Amino acid sequence: MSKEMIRICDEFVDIMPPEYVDLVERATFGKESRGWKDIGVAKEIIEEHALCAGCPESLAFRFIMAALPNPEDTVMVGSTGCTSLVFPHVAVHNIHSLFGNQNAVASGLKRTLNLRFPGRVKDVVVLAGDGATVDIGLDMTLQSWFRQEKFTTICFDNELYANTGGQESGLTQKGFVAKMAPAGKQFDKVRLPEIARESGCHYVAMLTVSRPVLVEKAIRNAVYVAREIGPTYVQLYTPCILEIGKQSMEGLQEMRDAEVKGARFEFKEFVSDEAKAYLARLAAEQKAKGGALKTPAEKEA
Ligand SMILES: Cc1ncc(C[n+]2csc(CCOP(=O)(O)OP(=O)(O)O)c2C)c(N)n1
Ligand code: SF4
Ligand SMILES: [Mg+2]
Repeated sequence: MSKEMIRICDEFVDIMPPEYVDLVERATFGKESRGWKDIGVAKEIIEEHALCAGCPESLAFRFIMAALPNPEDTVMVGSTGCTSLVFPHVAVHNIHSLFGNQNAVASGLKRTLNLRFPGRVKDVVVLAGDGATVDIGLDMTLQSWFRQEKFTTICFDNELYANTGGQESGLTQKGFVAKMAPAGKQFDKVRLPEIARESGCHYVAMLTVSRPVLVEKAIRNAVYVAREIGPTYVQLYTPCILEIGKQSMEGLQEMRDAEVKGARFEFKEFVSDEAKAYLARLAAEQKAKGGALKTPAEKEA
């Protein structure tokens, strides 16, 4: 949605529903300074969702929506799973693809958008669960990286198939017993960030969604680098509180515990030389305009 498309004609302002007026007056689309701090006041960032109360996927969704640098010209590609429950509430163009096909659909979409809108920036962002990204869709995920398709892949890693009641995925941690995987995981969590890096991704980050500033920076970097350089990958730990038996308010602590030094979601970031040069150029341009654009690692330092 663009703010240019939702102007209210002066004669109708007093009879328009307050929600609509609010959307026009407070929407952050089109503003360069938009970010996670707008959550709670900006209408177009999701207001409601159909996930379990307190599900960290909902938090992740909000941060991503707030972080998109160009939401009015972004198309998101989703896949079946708990992740897909939020898309109906999102005011960004989105496509629901067959489970596992998301990176193939995004590849065609990105190429078509380039042909249809030459000279205009159109961002494509895949958002899918670990089952869709690493198990059933792994072929499509990897092939899109090998082909150097210019879009971002975001994986909501809750370490199992949540939407179908708790089956094991490649990202389940060793030894974990899920409701529908009673034998327990027999081998280690697949190291998808490392695979992404070795498969040609130019920006890779793995983190939890406990720190919005970090999530925002990782998503922005991933989208910017995908626009100009090549494929990017962000893996976010969004624990399924239902499956691990936590209360709705306990997801945040679960993420904090999982990101401490040496734990499996300790912050990781890889930036290729080309991407580093590009981000440095962007940061210099931003600085000249008055605002700094830093990589998450720089921001944390
Ligand atoms: C082609 C196809 N295969 C299998 C399914 C069944 N299915 C629906 S959701 C799901 C698991 C989703 O797991 P994940 O991608 O990790 O997302 P989560 O629900 O954990 O967020 C499966 C196997 C399906 N809908 N379509
Ligand atoms: S089942 Fe798990 S992942 Fe799905 S909405 Fe509920 S808490 Fe979130
Ligand atoms: Mg999952």
